[in-house]
Formats: sequence, structure tokens, C-alpha cells
Amino acid sequence: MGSQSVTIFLVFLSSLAATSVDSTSRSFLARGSSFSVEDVSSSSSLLTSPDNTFSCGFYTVGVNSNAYWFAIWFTNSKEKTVVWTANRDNPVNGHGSSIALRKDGAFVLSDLDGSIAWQTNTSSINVHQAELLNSGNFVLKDPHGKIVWQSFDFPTDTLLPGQLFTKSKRLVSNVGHQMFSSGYFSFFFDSDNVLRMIYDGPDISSIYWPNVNLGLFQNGRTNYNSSRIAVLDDKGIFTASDQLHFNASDVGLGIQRRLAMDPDGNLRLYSLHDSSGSWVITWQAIGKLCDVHGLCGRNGICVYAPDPTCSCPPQYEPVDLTDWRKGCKRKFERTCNDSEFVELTHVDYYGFDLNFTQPASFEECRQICLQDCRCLAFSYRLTGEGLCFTKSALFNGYSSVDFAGIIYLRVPTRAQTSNQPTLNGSHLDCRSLNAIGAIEVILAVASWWFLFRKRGISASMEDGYHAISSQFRSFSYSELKTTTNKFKEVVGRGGFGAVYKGVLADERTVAVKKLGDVVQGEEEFWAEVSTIARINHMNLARMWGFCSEGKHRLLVYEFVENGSLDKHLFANENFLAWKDRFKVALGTAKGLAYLHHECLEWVIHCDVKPENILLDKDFEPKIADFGLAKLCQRSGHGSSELTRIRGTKGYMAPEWAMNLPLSAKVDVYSYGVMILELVKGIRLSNWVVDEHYSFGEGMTELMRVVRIAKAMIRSGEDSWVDNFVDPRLRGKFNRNQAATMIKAGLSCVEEDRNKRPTMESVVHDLTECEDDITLK
Ligand SMILES: *[C@@H]1O[C@H](CO)[C@@H](O)[C@H](O)[C@H]1NC(C)=O
Ligand SMILES: *[C@@H]1O[C@H](CO)[C@@H](O)[C@H](O)[C@H]1NC(C)=O
Ligand SMILES: *[C@@H]1O[C@H](CO)[C@@H](O)[C@H](O)[C@H]1NC(C)=O
Ligand SMILES: *[C@@H]1O[C@H](CO)[C@@H](O)[C@H](O)[C@H]1NC(C)=O
Ligand SMILES: *[C@@H]1O[C@H](CO)[C@@H](O)[C@H](O)[C@H]1NC(C)=O
Ligand SMILES: *[C@@H]1O[C@H](CO)[C@@H](O)[C@H](O)[C@H]1NC(C)=O
Ligand SMILES: CC(=O)N[C@H]1CO[C@H](CO)[C@@H](O)[C@@H]1O
Repeated sequence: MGSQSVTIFLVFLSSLAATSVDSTSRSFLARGSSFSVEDVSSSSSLLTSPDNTFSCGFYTVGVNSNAYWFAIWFTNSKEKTVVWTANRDNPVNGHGSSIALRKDGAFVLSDLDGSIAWQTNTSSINVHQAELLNSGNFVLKDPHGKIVWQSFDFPTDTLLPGQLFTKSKRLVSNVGHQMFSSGYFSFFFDSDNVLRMIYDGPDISSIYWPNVNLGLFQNGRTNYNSSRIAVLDDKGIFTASDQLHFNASDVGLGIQRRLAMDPDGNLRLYSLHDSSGSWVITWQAIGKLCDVHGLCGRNGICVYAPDPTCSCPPQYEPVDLTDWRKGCKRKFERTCNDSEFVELTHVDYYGFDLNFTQPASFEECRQICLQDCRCLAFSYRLTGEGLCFTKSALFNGYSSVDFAGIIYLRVPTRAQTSNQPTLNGSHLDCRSLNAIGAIEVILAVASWWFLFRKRGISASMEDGYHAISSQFRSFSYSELKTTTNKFKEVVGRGGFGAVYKGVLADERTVAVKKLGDVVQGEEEFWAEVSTIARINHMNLARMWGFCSEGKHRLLVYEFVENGSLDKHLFANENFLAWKDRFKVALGTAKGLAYLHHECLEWVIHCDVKPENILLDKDFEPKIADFGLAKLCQRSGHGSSELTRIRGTKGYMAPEWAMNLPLSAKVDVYSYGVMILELVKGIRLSNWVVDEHYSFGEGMTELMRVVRIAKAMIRSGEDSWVDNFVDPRLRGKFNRNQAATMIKAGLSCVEEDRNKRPTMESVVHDLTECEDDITLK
């Protein structure tokens, strides 16, 4: 044995001793040391950072796997979340592989056969030792302590606080959860200095973020600053030279965070929940996952069912059910002559336009497609004047009930059958795809990119969506005093304070809400309010401004002409006709679905009831008071305060009383009560006396109605719908719609929240019978 190998052997022995005594004590590797996989038992650490936040060593997934990575991970996260791997696309064998800080200064990972799987280019540098810093940075230092190589310069899919993100760096997603090889999504500085996300797959490359339908400026970015530098700081504040800026919703020191390019194509910021070791999303770039490109492959369509799921259009079938990125293939022979079209409503495929024509009639658009052999489909949108896009390839397909366009898919004549996309396939569930332990989704402060999520045409042209109004602004108290004629006319009194009618200088009529007990700082209030102001949907009451002056906190909303739903529904005369009841049910469901945002419970309303549903002159509903739970929550002591302030008896889901964490399903419950009230025309939230509950037990009208309705449905009696519907309508209602509404209502008020549907699926069910307008 030469003296060199003796030294190594001794280092090895002492390190073994260190491992068995206290595996967390080693904080550096000296030059000349070497370790094999067997020296360090699997996924236990080789090094830990001085404060024990990070560990590094050989990492493997699953007990039987023989693939190992040299990795850095969070010591205290439940899953030992990996933030960096040296050899992501080139794992080494679980036997005989080794890592060494060679005498020549190179840090080398060798496989079983001695081949080099990965190495640092530091062989000509005088490297003294390797260390893992508290920041999660693995560094090689020279004898003077100067860093000569660092893992921070070679990020994989994760950016850590303090790690500079620059021109030459790129976050590339993993292929899947706990699968470290490079996936198809990246986050990077584009050549025009702007941070973007791209799907870079085998078939296509397609940028999908920031919103591709908006200009840079509209996305809040700039391309003037060529320094191309971005950083996430220790407080959870992200800033970049292109003006991308966002904060973690739990902004502040002392929290472990990571920004990850996730395998589902979304960029998310996470905070570690200390006691459980699980991660909480505190910001994400994309609100609706189907906006990510490439998820469902060629011809595939991303649908919300209600979680994002891939499906194939009619006459197409999945290529590989286990890998949707391979998309769908045709089940028919393509011919250029003799075609017809299958209509897919609310569906669009982004990009690959052969021709864009505007204005065009439907027939013109159809002819343009028919006359071009390359045309596989056309997208037609009637938005004042017709917009016609012909498609040469079908990628980035998505379906959303909010999307106003229609895709006409070219198929050979006679092949036409069903015109619904066949819902088939594995779930692209945000949680399962992303599946990073138990992700607790919180009321995250969302980014405003969600709101401009539409593609192909400008957001303002779409039903229900409008660009953020530049008119949102701050008002002075005296201005609002004048506006409301010294707070003369009270038009409502809600959970948060009185509402006054006013007229602005530009003659817009407004509702001014004086908030009662907000003890929030000016800046926080501003931030919160501007978040609410960005929430924009035709079924949500629009906020136009606010006032924050001294102790005064006021919010300025659009004035909704016809007041709240309760006044129209429970009125003795001029009560709502059937058509309007259905409109209110559907519109309210759309508004809530928008607030809940498929995957992220962005805003939970917490107080859905007829008093908070405003009706415009056409009886289109607009939900009021959303987003405020959060504003006032901070005035008290955490979530119990939330309970105190929000919720109205009779509309509150059982979990309020059980002190369970609240999810969007509390709104679903309240909505359920409300939709049943819409059908029945009476309050169901009142307490009643019932002979079946003779022991003084309380029972609401709701419980009674639900019990009777369920019994009737079970008995198969045809008349159950007629018995349920408001008799004041004298039979003037649509049976199909009523049955759908009652069934939706009954499932929404299920005790078990897991049995309640999402608002998105309620929207889906109601939309199915929207056009059925005959009154019985
Ligand atoms: C080392 O240098 C080579 C060639 O310049 C480069 O391809 C490789 O990525 C470098 N590796 C590391 C870990 O820096
Ligand atoms: C460019 O961005 C960097 C980093 O955000 C900033 O420090 C610098 O002031 C910016 N330069 C200009 C000209 O705005
Ligand atoms: C983020 O937080 C900082 C400091 O707390 C604040 O100045 C900034 O306005 C916040 N930005 C956003 C987008 O909320
Ligand atoms: C369609 O075109 C092909 C060749 O382009 C021709 O062989 C076929 O007969 C045509 N079919 C019809 C129905 O016109
Ligand atoms: C688009 O279609 C119109 C109508 O057929 C045609 O005049 C025009 O040349 C086409 N443009 C392109 C780029 O193909
Ligand atoms: C999905 O597709 C498979 C194979 O084509 C089929 O067996 C299965 O019944 C389908 N499932 C649904 C829900 O359509
Ligand atoms: C029932 C009711 O109040 N309808 C009113 C709704 O709003 C329009 C426009 O302001 C009025 O004309 C209706 O009378």
C-alpha cells in the first residue's frame, strides 16, 4: 500500500467513524479524499451545511433503485427535497461508484467501471477543500478560502435564495417527481433580456410565459436592461432586471424557500413548513395549468375535469396513455378533398396558424381551410367581427368553459360522430404531477399574469375578461366624501361595513364601502387591495379604487344597478323569473370557479349568500366582497379571527364548526344552499320545527328540504322536480335546468367536503343545459 492510499484509507476510516458517531458533523472534504457509495449509506449525507439546513451526498429514490446521483437536498424536508444534482442525466451505479476531491483539484464522480460521470473543471486550480454552505451552495475553495467553483453556477431545476440567476443559467424542469433527468420546460433569460418559460420538446418549441398575447409592457416587463440578472432574496422577494418582481405570500426572514421549475411546466415558489416538513406554494407563475404549452402533445387537449387532464379530440386516440406528451394520433386517413368539420366548443390550439383573416364570415373561414390542403382545423371566433385562424398543426390544445372560441376539426366526410372530446387519460393533476409531498395550498397572493391568460386574441375581447383597467386608483377621503354627498345614501350594510352610493367626477356611479376594523398598515393595505383589483371577471364586482388615509380605509366599486339577489328572490312581488334564476346560478358559479382557480385555491370567498350576489340591469350576477376575508383577517389573531368575521349561519359548511382548515369547498357548500334557494324561492337557512326532530334538536329548512328531495329522487317519482320548484313560478320553468340545479345543489351541500364538486364542474354541468330555454 503506497502512502497515498494509506492516507485515503485513513481519511476513509475517520470519515466512517464520523458517520457512525454523528453523521451531521462533517462540514468539509479535504483534498485527496474519496468516498464510494457504500461508504455513505444511501441518501445519508456526506456533508451537511454548518446550520444543518442542507445535506449532500449520494441520493437515490426508492429502495430497489440502483441509480444514484450526487445531490444536495434539504435536510429537514420530509422528502429530502433535492435542489441540485451533479449528474442529472447520467446517474451512477449503486455499487462501486465514488466521488473524490482529487489531489489535482478536480472533484470527480466516477461510475462502477471507473468512467467519469461528472467532474468540475478545476484540475489546474489549487483546490484545498470542498464545503457545503448554509445557502445550499456546494463550493470548492482554494487555500485562502476563495471560492473557485460553486454549484450555484450550475443550477438544475431550482433557484435558492441568494443564488444569482444570470444570462448563462437556465432552470430546466425534472422529467417527473423524484426523477432528476432533464425535462422539457425551462425558465431562462431570452436573447431580448426577458425572463421567459419555454416548452422545448421533441416536436416543437413554444414559449408560453409571460402571456404570449400581450406585449412586454402589458406583461409588466422591459427588454431595455441587458444586465440579465435576477435573484430571490432571504425574505422571499424576487427581483429581476426585466422588472419581473414578486413576493412570497409569507414574505419575511427565517423561512426556507426554493423556486422551482416544476415538471408540469409551472414555476413555483415554495416555503418549508417547519413542523410538517412539507412545502407550501407561496407564489406561482401560472394560474391555469392548461396555459402551459406541450402538456398534452400533438393534437392533445388539456381540459379541466376538474383537474387538468389530457384528452383527445373525436377521431383521435392517445399514442401512449402513460405519456401524454406523445399526444394523440388520427384514427382516419387524411384526404384533402371530401372533408367536413367537427365542432369543439371552448377549445383552442395555440400557434401554428397558416392564415389569419379578419373579418371573415364563418363560411369564408371554412372555405379558406378547405382550399388549403395543409389546413387541419380552423378556429373561429365571433367577437363583433369574425376572426379566422387556420391551423397547420395542432399543439397546445386546451379547453376552458371561459374560452369563447370554437375549433373546427377537419375530418373525412362520414367519420363524424361525437362532438365531445373523449375524456380519457391519466390525470395531469397539479398535485399528482407535481406531487411534492403534501402540498398545502394556501391563500397565495397570486401574480397578475393569470388574468391575461388568453391567447390568440387580446384578453379584452373575451367574454368575461377585460384587461386591467387603468382607471384603478387611489382616492382621497375628501374626494369620496364629495362623491357620496357626505356619505348620505346607504345602499347596503355588509360584514365589513356600510356601503354608500356615489357619483365620481367622470359620472360613473360607484358603491363606496367603508371598512370597519382594518388595522393594516398603509403599504400592506395597498398591496392587498391592488391584488383584489386585478381580479377581473364579469361575474365579480369590479373594484375601481380605494382610499387609505389616516384611519380611513375605503373601497370603491362599480355600482351594480339592481341590488342584491335576496331582494329579488325572496320578494313578494316582481320576484325573479326562471330565466334569470338560471342566469344567476350559472354566473355565480363562473365567478366562484374563477376565484378558486382550478389548482390553486387563490381566493376563498367564505361568505357566499344572496346578500353578496349583486345583479346588474340584465340580472347578470356579480359577486361582491371577495378577497376581503384576507384584508380583515390580519386585524385579529390568525384563522380563528377569520371564522369570527366571515361566514353566515345557514350558509356555512359543517367544517367551520369543526374547526377544520377551510378550503374552497366551504364556498361550494354555501353556493349549494344558494342554488337550492334559487330553485325553491325561499330561505333555506332558517331554523324550523319538524316533527321528526322532537327532542329539541335543531334543524334547518335546508336539512328538511334535502332529506325530502333525496327521498323523492330515490323513490323514482317523476314529480320530484315539480315538487321542489318555487310554486310562485306557476310551472313556468325549464325542467331540465331545474333538475340540474337541484342535483348540483344537493351535491354541493354534502356534509363530507370531499363529496362536493368543484365550482368548475358545476359550471360544466350548468353550461350543458344553458341553451335549453323552453319553459315547461
Ligand atoms: C467542463 O468543461 C467542459 C468543456 O469546457 C464543459 O463541457 C463542461 O460542461 C464543464 N463541466 C463543468 C462541470 O463545469
Ligand atoms: C438593470 O437591472 C439591475 C438589476 O435589477 C439594476 O441593478 C440596474 O440598475 C438596472 N439598470 C438600469 C439601467 O435600469
Ligand atoms: C414585496 O415586498 C416589498 C417589501 O416588503 C415591497 O416593497 C414590495 O412592494 C412588495 N412587492 C409586491 C409585488 O407585493
Ligand atoms: C380525392 O382526391 C384523390 C386524389 O387527390 C382522388 O383519388 C379521390 O378520388 C378524391 N376523392 C373524392 C371523393 O373526390
Ligand atoms: C389567407 O387567405 C386569404 C383568403 O383565402 C388569401 O387571400 C391570403 O393570401 C392568405 N394568406 C396567406 C398568408 O396564406
Ligand atoms: C380510456 O381508453 C381506454 C383504451 O382506449 C379504454 O379501455 C377506457 O375505457 C377509456 N376510459 C374512458 C373513461 O373513456
Ligand atoms: C326588478 C328591478 O329592480 N329591476 C330594475 C333593474 O334595473 C333596471 C335598470 O336600472 C331597472 O329598469 C329595473 O326596474
